[in-house]
Parts: sequence; structure tokens; C-alpha cells
Amino acid sequence: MDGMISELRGSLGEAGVLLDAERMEGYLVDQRDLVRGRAAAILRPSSTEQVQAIMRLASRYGVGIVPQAGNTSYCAGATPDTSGRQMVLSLERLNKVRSVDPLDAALSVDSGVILQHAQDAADAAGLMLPISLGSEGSCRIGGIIGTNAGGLSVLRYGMTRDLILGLEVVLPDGSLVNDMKRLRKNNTGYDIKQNFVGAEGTLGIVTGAVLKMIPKPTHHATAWVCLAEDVPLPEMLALVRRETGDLVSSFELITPRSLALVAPPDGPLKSGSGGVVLVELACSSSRIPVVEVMEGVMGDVFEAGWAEDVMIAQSDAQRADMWRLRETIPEGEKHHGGSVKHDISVPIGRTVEFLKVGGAAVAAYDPTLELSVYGHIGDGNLHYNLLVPKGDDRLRFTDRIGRELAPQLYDIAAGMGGSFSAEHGVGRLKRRLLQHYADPNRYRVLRGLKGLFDPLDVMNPGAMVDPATGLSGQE
Ligand code: 2HG
Ligand code: ZN
Repeated sequence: MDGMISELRGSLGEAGVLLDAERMEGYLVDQRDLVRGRAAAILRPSSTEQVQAIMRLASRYGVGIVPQAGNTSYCAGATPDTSGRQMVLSLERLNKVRSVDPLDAALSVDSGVILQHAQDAADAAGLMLPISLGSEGSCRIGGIIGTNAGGLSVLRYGMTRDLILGLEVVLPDGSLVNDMKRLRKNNTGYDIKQNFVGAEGTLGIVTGAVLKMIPKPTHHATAWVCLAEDVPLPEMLALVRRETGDLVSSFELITPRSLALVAPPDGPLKSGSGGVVLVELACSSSRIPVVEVMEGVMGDVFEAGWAEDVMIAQSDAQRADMWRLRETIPEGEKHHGGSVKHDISVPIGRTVEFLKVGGAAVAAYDPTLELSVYGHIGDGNLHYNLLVPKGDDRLRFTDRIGRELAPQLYDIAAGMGGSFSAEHGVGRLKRRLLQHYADPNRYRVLRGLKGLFDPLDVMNPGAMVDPATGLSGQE
């Protein structure tokens, strides 16, 4: 290990290799303080060539490398194990926007660029990078690609995978796959780059990406829909999409308990008996009267008996208030004392059924438990979270729910053709779940790919692939 560290110092310089405990601390724990690891060093390369040099050494010395971008994973995908033998490779110094090409609507960036900086670069060119996440001020492009992140506008623009035109990837042996093309069409055999999207750094290290942009939506209509009881939300979504000419960019559910975590009781934005749906239309043309379109379709929603009240934002400030409430729910949960998270997805048509069956399972397990349910119901993705009861120990509660209740919820989702991870990934916390729920042949191919790309198992060892030992499989 000492030999490798002195060689690394030679390649990266002093600033590129952190060894002292105080400076290493922030890289060794996941953002929710659920998992803490150790590392022999934190590596901070400032170029693709330096990443290549690191991987050549890692392969030669057999040292596991844990790529880390913004360290915002919900599943400890970027936290090293406790052996102290792995090294964290932080992408934070690979932080340049390489080019903005308006005619190709293509944005080329280093993988350590913070999402918000990439969004700003697109904005400055009159375009938009359509990835929108609560953590956009701190998460980095490499992590978004590694987890195939979703977020608030997947319904319209797709997951990260759908927005990748090109990638540059360093393989475990230090060689470089340069596929930084910005082509919309390129049918030339296997799409190798897509293997690295959602691979959580287990196959190689993404160092650069070309991302799709879209014409910047300059006109929005945002509706806060106070829901009646038992609204058939998939039908409502279908109606809103159809009647707006598919201008819907977000369709988010907020249940009353989640709203209460963040909304002041005397504030103007209230819940309906069935919670709230936040609907947004986005359009780049002033020729389409989005607010009128929204008013018309909300009339239909009222007529169907689905809304108790609807507020359409009358200003940017009102729109921001609505979004602030939605986006600060994770913080509200943290402030409450924490939550146990289930990032469930089911087919869109079965979301309401999941809410009913899941709710019954939770009530049967323990009627005093409080659910905080919200999220991207327009994508079939529910953040189905349990609030840590006052006075309970967060980690003990997380462990108990992970062992006793979460399997029931995941089974319900799986029975509906759903998934235990919609958009947060697998990481170190959900490895056993992947092995349990994946079709055996799918898992066999997944293991085969891991062996093919990373035969020495130096890429994020312990994340995603292989069963965990002693972990509850719980976010
Ligand atoms: C969101 O949609 C994030 O706000 C976080 O995916 C979800 O904290 C969560 O469960
Ligand atoms: Zn989410």
C-alpha cells in the first residue's frame, strides 16, 4: 500500500492524495450518516489522465477504488467498506464544462461538474439540461450517471440514461473508452456506453459526458391541486397529459403527513383530504397559452370530482413556494428525526393500489407508525417513507423496519411488477435486495458483465453486486 501511495503522489501531486484523518472524514460517511467506512487514501485527480494513472496502479496493486461524485447517494453507493484498504476517488476536481453546442443541443462536461453548474451553462445558451433534483446544488454529473438518477421531470424528459449522447470512461485497467460523440443516431453495434449508466462505478469511471439539452421552457403553469379522497390518479394523469397536448413536465404527489413536515399550518398552501398533486406544464413558446390550458384542464379535474380546491401559481414567487414545499420534504423528514426510505416504483396504473395495499400492511404491522409518502407518482415512483417515532433510536428503527416491514412492502411492489429501487440505485444498502428480486438470468448476466469489465474486482467493490453481510438492505 505504501508503494502505491508514493507512486500516486508522484502522479497526482500532494493536493491529489489526502491521507490525514480530518481531511478524509467527509468522504468516508454517506450523506445520511447511515454507513461509515475507512480508506487508505482519498484521491483527487484533476484530469482524465490522472484517473487512468490511478486505475493502472489500482489494478497492479489490487486495491479497490470507490468513485465518489457529490456524495449524495441514498444507498451508500459511494462509501468505502470498513477494511481501510480501499481508496475513494473523488471526481470533484474534474469540474470543467467542456463545450456547449446549441445547434446540436449538446452539453459536454467533466463528470465532476455540479449539476447546477451544468444547468447554468445550458441556461446561458438559451437551453435547458432537463435533469432536476432536490440535490442539484451539490450532486455531480458522475453520480447522476452512475445512479441513472431520476428526479422531478422524468415524466417528460426521461431518466439520465435517456439524456446521454456520449461518455468518456476509464476502465479498471486504465484504458480509456472515448465515446464523446454528440450524435442523435449512431447504430453501430452494442451501445457500450449505456453499460456504465446506472452501474454505480462498478464497471469503470465516467470522466466525461455529452448530455442532451432541450429548448428552454420559458412559460410554466403550476397547479397545486388539493385532492379529494380516493382520486384515481393514473386516470387524472392521463387526462391532464392528453388535454394539455402532453405539456406536463411534473406530476408529483404530496400526502398530508409529508406536507405537514414542511408547510406552516397557517400558510396558503393546504392539503386536500387526499393530499396534493403538484402539476406543472412547461413550454418554450409564448404562442401556447399554458396558463389558459392549465385552467381549462383543471376545470375538467373539478368536474370529475377529483379536486377540493386548485391554486394556479400567479407569479414566479408563488411557483417557487409550491416547489419549495415539495423539494424540502426530505429535509423536513430529517428535521423530524429521520425516516426510513423506500424508493418504490410500480406501473403508473397501479400506484393508487400500492398506496392502499402498502398502507394496510403498515397499519397491520404497527398502527402507530407514521408514513410520509410523496414523490413522482406520474412516473409510478413513490417515496414511501416511515417517520422515525419520537424517542426511538434512528439506526435501531431503520434496522428493525429493514428486517420486518420493508420485505413486505418490497414484495407488494414486486407482486405488482414493481421495483425496490426506482431512482436511488442499489449501492451498499440494497445489494441483497437486488440479488433477491432480480430475475436469476438477469442477475447472471449482470455478474457476467461485472466479471468482463472488472475481472480483478477493483471497481467499487461491494457496491451493487454480491450479497451484503449483516446489512438490513434498508435505505
Ligand atoms: C426526492 O424526490 C428525492 O425528493 C428524495 O428522491 C426522496 O428522501 C427521499 O425519500
Ligand atoms: Zn425522488
